[in-house]
Amino acid sequence: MDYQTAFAEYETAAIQAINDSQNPEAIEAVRIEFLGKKKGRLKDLQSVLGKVKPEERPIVGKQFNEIKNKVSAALDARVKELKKPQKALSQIDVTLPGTTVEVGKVHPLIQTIDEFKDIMGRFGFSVVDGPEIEDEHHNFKALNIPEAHPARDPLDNFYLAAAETASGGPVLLRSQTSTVQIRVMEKTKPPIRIVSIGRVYRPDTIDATHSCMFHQMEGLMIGDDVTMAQLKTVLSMFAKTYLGDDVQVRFRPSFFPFTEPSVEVDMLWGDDWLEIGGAGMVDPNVLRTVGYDPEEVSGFAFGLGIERFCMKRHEITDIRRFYENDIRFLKQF
Ligand code: FA5
Repeated sequence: MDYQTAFAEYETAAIQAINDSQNPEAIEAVRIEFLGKKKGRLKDLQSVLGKVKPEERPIVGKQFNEIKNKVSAALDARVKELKKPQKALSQIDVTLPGTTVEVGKVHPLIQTIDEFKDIMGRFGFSVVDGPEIEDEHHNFKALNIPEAHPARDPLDNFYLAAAETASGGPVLLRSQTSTVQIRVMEKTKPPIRIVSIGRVYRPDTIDATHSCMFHQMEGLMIGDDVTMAQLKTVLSMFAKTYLGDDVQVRFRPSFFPFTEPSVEVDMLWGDDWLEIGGAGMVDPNVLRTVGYDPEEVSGFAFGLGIERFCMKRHEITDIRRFYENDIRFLKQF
């Protein structure tokens, strides 16, 4: 047999025997057989080596060493592997009942938010985000709420006592998502069609339909010739898409400093109307503040309460249920 065939046969047989060994005794037997110094397969190989021509010896000797090292490394690795504690299949009682795995659910408010984004996306509105911690400029001034306006009253807002903006003004938790209208208009040229969804904070007295933290969806559409009729169409279509064709929505004249004219949007709930949002045509003062020309562009904006829509869809009668983390309640959606 030539030395190359002998080397190959040795290597194949050794690796096979190493992989087949299932316990320390077996692997020790393999070590003696393939790497033993006194007798065994390594010795046989050495005798093959003795028969090669003297000029070939350095190359063949190198190959011999490489194969020996390779087999030795594979053997060491297998010894290590066999030492690892292994749980035998027989130790697992397959007749025991399995552990019940409870699959979590997406919170109903998050489900609502996802659906709102989806519906408004189909209407051509893209989604933007804005900060929950705001400065006075975005929460009030740019929304046409001057310094002496009662909406700025510390008792009506959550100011962060120790924090200030870089320019020194106070910082507060935003009281409405309308702040994002300003942030978007400051950075973007018309046309604009966006919605922004997030948390807002007000020290309102908590009851079945009010919380001090809740979610709003702000909408803003700015263009050459945006009308109040379009605003009413978008809001009616939105309410019908989310709540079904039989939902009854009404628009009631109202006042917001940042829209003119302004409306409040209600939906029929039982025998009563429940307010679901505020809306209107963006006030020319607001357009000017962000650098737009009110003679050239117009727009509408709206802010809807997410919780109240979700309550209507699922007939939830108390807003507080959303925040209690009662798994029995949350599991139902
Ligand atoms: C506003 O917040 C205006 N920013 C809406 C707006 C946007 C007007 C753009 C014009 C243009 P309002 O305070 O009415 O409006 O709140 C809007 C909606 O948020 C309400 O209709 C209601 O659905 C919800 N909401 C208000 N206060 C609470 C509260 N304490 N708990 C739960 N939901 C509330």
